[in-house]
Amino acid sequence: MRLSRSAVPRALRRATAGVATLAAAGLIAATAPAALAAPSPTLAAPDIPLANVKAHLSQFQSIASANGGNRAHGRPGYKASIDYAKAKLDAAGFTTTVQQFTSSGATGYNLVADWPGGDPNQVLMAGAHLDSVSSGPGINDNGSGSAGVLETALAVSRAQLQPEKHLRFAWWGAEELGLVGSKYYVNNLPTAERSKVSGYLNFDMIGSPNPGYFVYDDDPAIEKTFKDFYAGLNVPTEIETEGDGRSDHASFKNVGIPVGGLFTGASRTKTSAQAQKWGGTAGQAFDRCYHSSCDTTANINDTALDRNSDAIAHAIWTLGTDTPVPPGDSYENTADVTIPDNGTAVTSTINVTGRTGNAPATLRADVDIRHTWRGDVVVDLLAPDGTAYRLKNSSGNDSADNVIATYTVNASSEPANGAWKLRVQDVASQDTGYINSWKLTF
Ligand code: DTR
Ligand code: CA
Ligand code: ZN
Ligand code: ZN
Repeated sequence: MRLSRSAVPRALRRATAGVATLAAAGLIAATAPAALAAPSPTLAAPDIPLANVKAHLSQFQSIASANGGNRAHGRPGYKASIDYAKAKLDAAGFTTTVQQFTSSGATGYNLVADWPGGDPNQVLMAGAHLDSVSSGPGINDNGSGSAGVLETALAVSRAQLQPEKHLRFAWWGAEELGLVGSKYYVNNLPTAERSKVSGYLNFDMIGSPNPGYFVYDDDPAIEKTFKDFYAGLNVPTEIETEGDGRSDHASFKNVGIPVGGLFTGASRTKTSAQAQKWGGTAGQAFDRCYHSSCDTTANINDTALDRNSDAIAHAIWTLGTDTPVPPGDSYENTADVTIPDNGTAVTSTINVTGRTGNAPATLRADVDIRHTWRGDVVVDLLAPDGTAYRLKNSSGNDSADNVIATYTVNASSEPANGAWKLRVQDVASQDTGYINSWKLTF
């Protein structure tokens, strides 16, 4: 039985924390039905070549330069941007549609590209607005998101990916006039079609020159997908708060579709704490050229653009191909185990029984450790024979909270059955935490 944290006085919890190994109570071990086929492992996303993404930005820049300096709704530079992206997608085997609408007396265009195949009743969407403001070429806002989504779509084609879900990519018009294109799309999507959209991922400004790494927190599963990606890079993220509702994901969220996305910041100023963890310049806007004529190809941080483009691909490959793990293959322990501050390691145990053979090469460990400075925390997976697999090293300056991440371990040399342990140690003073839960999936 799991005691709620409030039911056990902190002093008592701390008293038990002194024991070198706390074999946690509250064990929940599912017996694995032998008949279940092992789930197909999630395919790893390819690296998205930064050079390819920047080549799209150069094209958008050239288009703006040849058309009055912008790619705004109703201007020739916008339609030229649509034509550029459409040509790339048609050549890559996508089924493309250009949806027209009228706004402020001018014709607007949405570009929608469907990747053939996948379950038509489970549609995963990713999108970005392609229009700029009239005062400039809009390379970060939002050539960056448009190029990242475009290159990810082209990577799907290069890989000839055949995901469980049907993939749909979109580039919206007239976002700068008030999410006009995405609202038009959603409003004209029949209710039955809307209900098939399992999620919409939005990318608006993902290469800001003084970048932050912000993750939308609208849907927990989508948020976790992006946070796991960045945890794998050891890059701390923050929840996106500058824009709630200020980009195209709002059009989808407003009709109940799960949404998520990434953002590197606009006119808000980077704090010193943010500069400490992300680099860049404190006291300066994330994008000093937001909505300005200087939002050119020089207004991009390559590292941010690269990481976020890779994150888009990670999300598409993960959410598009993720096979929900049959319950029989998961084993979980949800008992809290206090981690002594700068002290001895503690463990939480999962006893696996009823399986045959060895563990897989892609043994998945989902870890949920609550801590006020995750850089203090070292995490290992211990196989039944005591072999240690390092999941996470300490990283002093990583001041973000919590270690909520998914790790994949090649445990193919380990017999599946036995007592698997999660070993956690806090190796620096101050800041405390506890193991909240962890799960093994075979
Ligand atoms: N609305 C976007 C810029 C923007 C401002 N805050 C956020 C938050 C999340 C995404 C985008 C934005 C624009 O000007 O196009
Ligand atoms: Ca990359
Ligand atoms: Zn804008
Ligand atoms: Zn934008």
